[in-house]
Amino acid sequence: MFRSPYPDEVIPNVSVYDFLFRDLSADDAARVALIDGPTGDETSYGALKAQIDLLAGALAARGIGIGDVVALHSPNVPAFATVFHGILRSGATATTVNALYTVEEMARQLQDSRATMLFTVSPLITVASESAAFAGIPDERIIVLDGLDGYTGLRDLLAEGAPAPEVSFDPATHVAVIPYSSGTTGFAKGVQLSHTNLVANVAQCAPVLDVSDEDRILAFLPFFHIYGMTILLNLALSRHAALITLPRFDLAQFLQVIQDQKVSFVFIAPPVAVALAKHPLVDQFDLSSVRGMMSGAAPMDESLANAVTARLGVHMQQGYGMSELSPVSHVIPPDRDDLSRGTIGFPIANIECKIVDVETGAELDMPAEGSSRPGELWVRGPNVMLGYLGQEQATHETVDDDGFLHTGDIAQVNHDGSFQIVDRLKELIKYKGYQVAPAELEALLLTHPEIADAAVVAQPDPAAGEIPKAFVVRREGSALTEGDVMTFVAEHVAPHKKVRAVAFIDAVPKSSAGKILRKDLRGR
Ligand code: AYL
Repeated sequence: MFRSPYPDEVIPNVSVYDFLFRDLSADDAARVALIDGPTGDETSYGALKAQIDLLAGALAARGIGIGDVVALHSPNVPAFATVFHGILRSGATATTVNALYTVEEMARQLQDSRATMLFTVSPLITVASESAAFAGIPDERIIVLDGLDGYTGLRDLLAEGAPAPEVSFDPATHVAVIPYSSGTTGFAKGVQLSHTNLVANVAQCAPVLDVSDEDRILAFLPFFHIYGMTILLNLALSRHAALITLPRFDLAQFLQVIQDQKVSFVFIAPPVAVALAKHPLVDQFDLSSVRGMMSGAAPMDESLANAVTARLGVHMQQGYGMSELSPVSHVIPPDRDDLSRGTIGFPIANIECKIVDVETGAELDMPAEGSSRPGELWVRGPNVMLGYLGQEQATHETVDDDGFLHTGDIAQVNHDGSFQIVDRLKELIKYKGYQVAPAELEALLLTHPEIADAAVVAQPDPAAGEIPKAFVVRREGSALTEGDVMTFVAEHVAPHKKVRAVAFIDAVPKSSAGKILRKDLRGR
């Protein structure tokens, strides 16, 4: 077993709201918490806290609190922070929905999470209201953040002036959020994270993420995904930094905002590093305010990280984790410029982990030199999820009786104690850091009348990391083309899940138990 090289951090036994906002000093209340990137509008910490209290009051006045699930469906705008923390403050549970989801995808999440209220933005109202109808959420329970005729706006709720409720729950067992992840197999499942899980992961990062109230942090990674949720909405706010929100990634705007807002810290996923290393636009902006960068959510190529560092003069930290870990478990510390950027650094505070030989089940040790053999990475700590919502079997297959979460990632440990992800055991595909669950695309493909069988695997891609590739068995007599298959999938899923390569085969290779032999297909 490997332990974190850092001393244990004390994990406060409090709610997310109490951790972040309860004891806000007058000085901190005056600081800027959020800046709307496109307009420059600012919200102070004091104003944010007041809005969170008012929103919790308005929810309580509608009978929403402990036991209720509220969906939040919005790109990154400052009001996201108000609504996210307002839901948690009321005692309710937030489920965050990808802003690019189709009606089918969103309705599935609303139904599975049993959401009874929904916050959205006016440009997304069509998808939101159709999904809500499927899930039985009435129009009065749809709140539009920026306001829209016929709907209650966020401003209307805050204007009610309702006092924040007194709620009491056990932070260790009360579910704060339910983001969705497919984990090691199957469809997306609700990942139940407690208040303590979220508080812990912020506290655990203390020794390795050097973010302070002086920092100005670009927040374009979506808050609805666990990376943006924990690192931006929780960690950056806990340090009283300023978050500059951008609703989508556009390279020119991204660079312009870094220059204009004197951004000091940028959290990215690997595809953004590709642009930063190679795109000619980068030279046209003054990025000298940037002193820190972190990449996570998908493998970072060492030479790519080095190219970004050479161009911008800033070292890149790499973080590793998964939604089920709230999400961070390993990080390259800021003061270890000697470590290869191809590693994920060390286990963060309060983390124990193992590397387990997939064939024999034996635990692998740290070698005297070089790297260990590869094995599955298992992780234990206060950030391990409570379990999947309504999925006891999947929970037991993922978190063992000793509390270790089996990540489905293949790792090695190096002689200096750093870790490296070298492969993936699980079927998950990562397109630009976003999850694509092969099982979901396979089920969709099988609904096509001309498709007899299908399997989806990852194909390496220089820009996206991986793209979903479909191997399709056509029904006899079918003249289905590659384009037909791609168009069919694109009509039903969010853009990151689109099938971007197709091959027709005679039969999907399967084991005697009927499991798709993805490894056989990956090489083709
Ligand atoms: P999910 N290197 C290789 N693979 C990675 C890495 C990495 N640095 N980070 C995540 N993955 C893969 O739930 C891995 O397969 O969370 C893992 O099981 O969307 C899966 O992505 C989890 O996908 C940070 C910032 C962690 C972000 C995150 C993880 C958020 C992604 C630490 O500092």
